[in-house]
Amino acid sequence: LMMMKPKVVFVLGGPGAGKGTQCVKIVKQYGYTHLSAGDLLRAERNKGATEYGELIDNHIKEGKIVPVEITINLIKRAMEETMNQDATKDKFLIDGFPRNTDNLEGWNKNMDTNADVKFVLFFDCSNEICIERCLERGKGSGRTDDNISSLEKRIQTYMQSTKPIIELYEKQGKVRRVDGAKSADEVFVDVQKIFNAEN
Ligand code: UP5
Ligand code: MG
Repeated sequence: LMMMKPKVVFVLGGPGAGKGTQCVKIVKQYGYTHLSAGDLLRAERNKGATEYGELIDNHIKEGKIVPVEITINLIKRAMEETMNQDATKDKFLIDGFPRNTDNLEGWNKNMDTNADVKFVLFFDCSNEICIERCLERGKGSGRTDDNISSLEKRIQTYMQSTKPIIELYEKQGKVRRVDGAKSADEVFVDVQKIFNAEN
């Protein structure tokens, strides 16, 4: 049971739009806890011998979205661990989630009454720049999905499944859009304006 309702900012945008990079900066300045759904899934996969390792591995390579039952449990557990250690740590950046209607329904079913979604931080960046950044990172990242064939699938999934989720939140007035194509420091200037206005 969560005693105090944690505050959540969802961070969305295409693969390589800069979600993780900006979350690190937000954590330093605004004291949020950063939970990347992709990082949580990769860590779960890397544990090996867990029930879902192979499923997660295949989904990531294929740029497909893992069933929400798996992802929501990882997110929920990470939030609870953070708050159990320090009850004042009640602000979370949830990076790369929710990516489709399955994710959104899973959130609403499990977390909607347990957390307040303040807004959606959306890094808007062209597919071309997204692909270029991930391919560049792929030279040293070791990520199994930073190659051109996985990237084409990741972009397709983003356009087909995640964009509609962002549009849904847009209709609710919850999206804070940032131009993600600028340099990381320039993007953070715009991010700061948003967080300064919200807090
Ligand atoms: N970079 C960053 N900002 C830059 C800037 N402004 N200018 C120039 N370069 C910039 O950045 C990517 C690269 O670009 C880095 O090299 C960085 O230095 C540079 P990063 O900040 O890592 O971008 P990010 O948006 O976080 O990119 P990431 O690759 O993490 O995005 P994805 O959304 O594709 O990856 P994620 O880890 O979220 O998901 C991976 C997979 O996990 C999914 O495809 C899916 O299969 C699975 N998944 C689920 O199934 N469910 C979930 O809920 C989440 C993930
Ligand atoms: Mg990321």
